[in-house]
Amino acid sequence: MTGTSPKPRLLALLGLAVCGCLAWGILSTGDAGAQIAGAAGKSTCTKAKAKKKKSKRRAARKSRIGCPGSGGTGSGSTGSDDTTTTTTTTTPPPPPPPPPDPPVNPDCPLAQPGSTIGMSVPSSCTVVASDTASNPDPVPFWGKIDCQNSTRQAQQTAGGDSHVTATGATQGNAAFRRATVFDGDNVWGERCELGNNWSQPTGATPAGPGPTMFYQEGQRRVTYASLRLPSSTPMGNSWRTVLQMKQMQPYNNPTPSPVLELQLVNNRWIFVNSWHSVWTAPAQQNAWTRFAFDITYSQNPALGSIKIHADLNGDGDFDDANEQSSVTHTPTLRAETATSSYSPYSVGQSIPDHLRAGIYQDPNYSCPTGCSMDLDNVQVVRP
Ligand SMILES: [Ca+2]
Ligand SMILES: [Ca+2]
Ligand SMILES: [Ca+2]
Repeated sequence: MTGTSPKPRLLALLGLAVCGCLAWGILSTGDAGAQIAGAAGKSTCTKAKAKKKKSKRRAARKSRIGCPGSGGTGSGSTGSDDTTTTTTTTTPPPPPPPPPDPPVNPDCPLAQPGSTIGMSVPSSCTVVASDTASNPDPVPFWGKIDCQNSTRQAQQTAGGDSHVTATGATQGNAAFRRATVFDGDNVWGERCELGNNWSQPTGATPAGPGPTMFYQEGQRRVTYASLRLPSSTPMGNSWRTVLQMKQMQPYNNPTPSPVLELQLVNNRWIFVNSWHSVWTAPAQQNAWTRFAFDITYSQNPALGSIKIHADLNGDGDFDDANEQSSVTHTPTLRAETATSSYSPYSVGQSIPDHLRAGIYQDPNYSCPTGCSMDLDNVQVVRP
């Protein structure tokens, strides 16, 4: 059932640090594009639509799916926004100033550069947001269901992840969320993801800012999340994106790749930064894997950093072989590249990332009865 693409793609993916262009062809995550559109006025929409068509052709050529991305993002994630955004005709007002970063508690380890974290963090750290799937409705936490229809995602009330939350407390429920795609689904690609990729109060439905806009310039955040590929879904060797921290629309930067994404390919987890693989580890099917993504968000590679923790053997710690990556210094936010009526950013300003998760994959995966990813126990922590 799986996908098509042959192994070479994975190899290329893994090696992609070597050649971005290679990665382009391979990782499909995304698409280029035009999301831009959404925001703007009518003429901009037209322009954006043209861009979308262009990017669709390009995508077809590469035999990936594309999400037209708005502005770029790759893995499409964004794409879905486009669908909603084109309905708007008003020009967005100047952006509100970003919310002030709350004062840092120096006792939280995250306040100290280079500090390490574990399966949970001390109470001196602050949990910004948490989703243990206790609410059947994902929208209050995630903001939007980017699936063919709302029934493609559902809360399951038994069989959820059993790891503790970021605070060390038990979740208090056995629920989790399942996101499913069927062949023929097209939400800017074969996608069912949770997350509202829109930062502005006008220009899209639902309005932004999406509640998962967690990541801004200069901030260190740890994102905990538990993921599972259910036994009903083939592992496969083509691209499949299961979580993203993606530059948030609207913006102009044309670089199509998602700045940060987690892929699940060929029995491997692969963390990918702008189509460059920064970490990989073996993945098990039908088992919950607990992740902690300890990331400093910055367009400046001297400040931006990525360290990944994964409880690969499910024993409740990040201390076993291959369960912690080294620290990679790299840009983890994109910078705006041009001004426009729809981008709230000035040239050079950092575009925030938003969290989204679910399943977004090569449509060549055969999923006549549905292919799914399970998601549970998500927390975002700050110092
Ligand atoms: Ca749960
Ligand atoms: Ca472990
Ligand atoms: Ca398919």
